[in-house]
Amino acid sequence: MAKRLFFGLELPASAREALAAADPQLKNVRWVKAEKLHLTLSFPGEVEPEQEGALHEALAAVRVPPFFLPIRGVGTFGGSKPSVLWAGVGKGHPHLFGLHKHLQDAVLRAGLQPDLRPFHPHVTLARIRDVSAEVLRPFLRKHAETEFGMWEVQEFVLYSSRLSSEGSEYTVELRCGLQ
Ligand code: 2AM
Repeated sequence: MAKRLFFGLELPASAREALAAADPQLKNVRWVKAEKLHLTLSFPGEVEPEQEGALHEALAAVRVPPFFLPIRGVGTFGGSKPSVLWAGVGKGHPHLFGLHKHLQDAVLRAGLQPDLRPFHPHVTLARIRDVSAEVLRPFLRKHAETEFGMWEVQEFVLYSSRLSSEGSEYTVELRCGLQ
């Protein structure tokens, strides 16, 4: 059976707790549960079992050394009609962009189609519906420079995502150490 796959970084518990605690508890701002917070690196999407094997093999060529990454600042996607509230990674470490590129290449080598939109590294904090940018402004100001955590990224994770009545459920399929 096909799986919905994506590559991501698992955040350290301390950063997840800090991000969960920042919830301003605004109406129609649905905060992501602490255990589900992650940073998506590449999204191949629906993958058949035989392609999943090819994807695992293609990962052998992913060579990026460990690097330190902050979780810092917040922002929104969606302009005047925000749909997603996110935490950023400061300027973003060059190795983070390197890892994204290596994973996109691995997805292509496995014969799959990666999401080709520009990479805006972020941790989705909340999904938003019918909330004006103005209502979010105090939160955005308060946390413009907040550092929620800093850690050494030593691995990336292949997750599968399954929709359930509780929303998306993520399962770790594979952990790959950086080298
Ligand atoms: P998001 O955090 O910005 O919502 C699992 O669904 C992860 O894959 C989520 O982190 C989500 O990003 C990302 N994702 C879902 N659909 C996607 C798509 N079509 N292209 C790229 N990333 C996607």
